Amino acid sequence: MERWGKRICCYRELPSTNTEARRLAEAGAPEGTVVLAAKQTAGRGRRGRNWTSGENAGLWFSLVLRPDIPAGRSSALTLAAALAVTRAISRITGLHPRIKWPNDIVLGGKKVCGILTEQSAQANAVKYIIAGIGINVRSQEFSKEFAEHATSLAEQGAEPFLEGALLMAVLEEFEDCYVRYLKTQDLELLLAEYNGCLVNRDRPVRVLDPAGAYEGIARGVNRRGELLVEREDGIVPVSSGEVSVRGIYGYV
Ligand code: BT5
Repeated sequence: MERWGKRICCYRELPSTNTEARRLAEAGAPEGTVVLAAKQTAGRGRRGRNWTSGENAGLWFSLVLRPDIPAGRSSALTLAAALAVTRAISRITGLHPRIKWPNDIVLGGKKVCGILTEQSAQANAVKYIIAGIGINVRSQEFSKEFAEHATSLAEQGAEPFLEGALLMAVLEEFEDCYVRYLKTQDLELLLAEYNGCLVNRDRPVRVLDPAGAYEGIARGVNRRGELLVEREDGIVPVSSGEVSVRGIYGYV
């Protein structure tokens, strides 16, 4: 690995590895810096949601990225990260996770990993991106609202593995996905593989758009990472910043 794993900052406890990685990035930490915590006291999901991150219950870590790309190109990077985690989990545990667009990794129809990418941009160019990854390794107490949608690798019958090996596998796979992403600054070289892992593909979905919810059939993503939803009036590209997508018959 050229970029990742040279500098891994490990903490027993942090409010959020994304927040710490951001602080380090602001202070000039180079691309490839990894921030890992055994426990997060204020783990974050997207749009202010919480991420439950109990002590040693999972891998909670963030990567500092400094891609030379325009700010508008970064959202597909979350999808590249999801693909890297999916590959790493199957390589190390023998399980076969799928991706719920854009950034959830699911096993047995439940969420086993979430990804939060946050960017800092200046004059429309990316200064740095923090890619935060949370993988549930063991069971932990989840709050009632999402307990039925959450799972862990152990609960899904993963073969015994070293957590360090899973972390290194994610970093290796991410290196590969990141290099491919940078070549075209989009998902072109990862598209077929991503769509092959997409659990929503050809399923009915409800798009929770702030301008009004609608339903359609998810047909896969395009190279910008938008979900293509087929409606009666045609195919709509849905971008992940604005909306959530739910299965009509349950979480996926
Ligand atoms: C995510 O948000 O899925 C992004 C989660 C990113 C977590 C990592 S851990 C390392 C780094 N540091 C951080 O502070 N964050 C990142 P979203 O799609 O908004 O999903 C959040 C929702 O998932 C919550 O509202 C709950 O319903 C559910 N949830 C919370 N904790 C969970 C868990 N451990 N496993 C499965 N689902 C969970």
